[in-house]
Amino acid sequence: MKQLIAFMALVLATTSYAELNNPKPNNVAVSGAWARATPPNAKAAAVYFTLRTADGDALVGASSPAAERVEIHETVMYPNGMMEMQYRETVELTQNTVYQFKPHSYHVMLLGLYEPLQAGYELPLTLEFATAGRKVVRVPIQPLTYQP
Ligand SMILES: [Cu+2]
Repeated sequence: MKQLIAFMALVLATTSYAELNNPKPNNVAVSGAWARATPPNAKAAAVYFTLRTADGDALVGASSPAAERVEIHETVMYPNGMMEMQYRETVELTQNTVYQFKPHSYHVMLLGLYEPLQAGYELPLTLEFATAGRKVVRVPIQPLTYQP
């Protein structure tokens, strides 16, 4: 038992030494990305995903070769039931909090689509974070009728 405790202490000491000298890169996890297929001639599409960071960060931008421009949006519902998409320059991500970008909420908007999004294909999306930098995500395109 004494040996085990000594070993554990050594492991803990080694870990903290390693962390001090080589800080962990800010770990942004992007999961569950998806977009809905678009009808022909559609010029815009929304992309959804889940974000989580261990140390806190901020989503500050996005881009994709599939569209002229990509913006961060939040859909806001007014008391009269009207919904509006609003541009957001940045989304702050608090540590260890799950952020779901989903319909009627935060999303990333592709504007000026070069081609309609076709179900069964994937779309490359680059998300840019204040600390973690750029992260490329493969976004599966779901059928037009898909509900998450
Ligand atoms: Cu939007």
